[in-house]
Amino acid sequence: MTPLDDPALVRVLAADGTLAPTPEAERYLPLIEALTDAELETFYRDMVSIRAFDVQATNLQRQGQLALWPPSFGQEAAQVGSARAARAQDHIFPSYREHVVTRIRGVDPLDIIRLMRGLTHGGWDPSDPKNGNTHIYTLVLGAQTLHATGLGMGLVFDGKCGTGDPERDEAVIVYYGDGASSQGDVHEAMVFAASFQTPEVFFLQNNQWAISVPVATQSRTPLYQRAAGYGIPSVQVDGNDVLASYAVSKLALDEARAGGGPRAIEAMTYRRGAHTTSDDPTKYRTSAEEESWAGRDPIARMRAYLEARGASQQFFDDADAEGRALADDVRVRTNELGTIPRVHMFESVYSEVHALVQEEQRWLDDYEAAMDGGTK
Ligand SMILES: Cc1ncc(C[n+]2csc(CCOP(=O)(O)OP(=O)(O)O)c2C)c(N)n1
Ligand SMILES: [Mg+2]
Repeated sequence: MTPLDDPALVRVLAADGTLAPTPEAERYLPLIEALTDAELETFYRDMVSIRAFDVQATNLQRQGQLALWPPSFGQEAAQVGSARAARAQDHIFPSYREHVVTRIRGVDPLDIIRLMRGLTHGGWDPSDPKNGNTHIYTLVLGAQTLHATGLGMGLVFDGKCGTGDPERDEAVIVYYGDGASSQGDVHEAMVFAASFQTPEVFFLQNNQWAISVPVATQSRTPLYQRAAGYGIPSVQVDGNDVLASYAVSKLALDEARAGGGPRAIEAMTYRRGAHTTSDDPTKYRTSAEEESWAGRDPIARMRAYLEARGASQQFFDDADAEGRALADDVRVRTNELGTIPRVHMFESVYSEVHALVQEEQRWLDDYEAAMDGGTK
């Protein structure tokens, strides 16, 4: 079975952008029909802008401006659909490539850049209202699922969900990957979420790879089916279909917020870029596979759908210009960032003097002295 032929899959738009709901998608159609033209266009603009940003950030890493970049190329629909389904009062726990999720919530993309440049350990302050309850990136695989369940338990204890007031009830959405799904943390988080009936959506982006390990190695069953073992209702969605991703996330979040307990979503997508800029995917996957997923690109799909609905060329040109403006702004501001005061690199690691940290500091001293004496 290929990843996209599970009969349970929810898909609304076929790869060519035509409206072709799968049987499992029927129940979600009212949610999609309720979307306005402006909302549909926003989904598209979100995806185009973040792709331009993502390409820019990848280039900045290649130019030596960033230590590392984890591209979101190809996963835009899963991320935009789910993020646009959340309400302002909801809490967001990203992994490390949910760039558009954080942007939709109000986080300045430059905060991600600062993180990947090594200027900050966290990136942004989740308690600052402008960041839309968005918690920081977590590179320790799966750890954020425990954080999300903990916050969800707090919402239950504080009576902040299931009161029947959708304007005030709160929910949590946590993002993780197919590789992270093998971590014990995720399973513990699901056990506690089910036990305490947290208002929580587990959003798994199955991008088919955990660095060089294919998803087939992670699980003998489709990943969404695991949730049943914990008593968590789950659904599998075509993650390259922004409408389907939006609809399943909206229903799951609404049900969780209203007191229905946790929900799990497996969004089938594809990491079209490298795992990070430190990775070379040509070493472990075929170009035929990459090409087959290029044919299911989320932006091309939504563009074809909007074109068929009559969106103008001007709209698409404006969306592209908006993406270019974001990328330009990020490039300019990145080039102005400068470097971190050295003291932060070593003094915030342990509360007490640590031999290894001292050794690393001496190494850097020697390196910089050599640079001064050599190239400068
Ligand atoms: C606990 C832990 N183990 C190992 C790693 C190293 N590591 C970083 S990303 C990654 C693969 C993650 O794959 P997946 O969860 O599918 O997410 P994706 O990168 O595909 O978005 C691994 C093994 C880590 N960061 N944390
Ligand atoms: Mg993965």
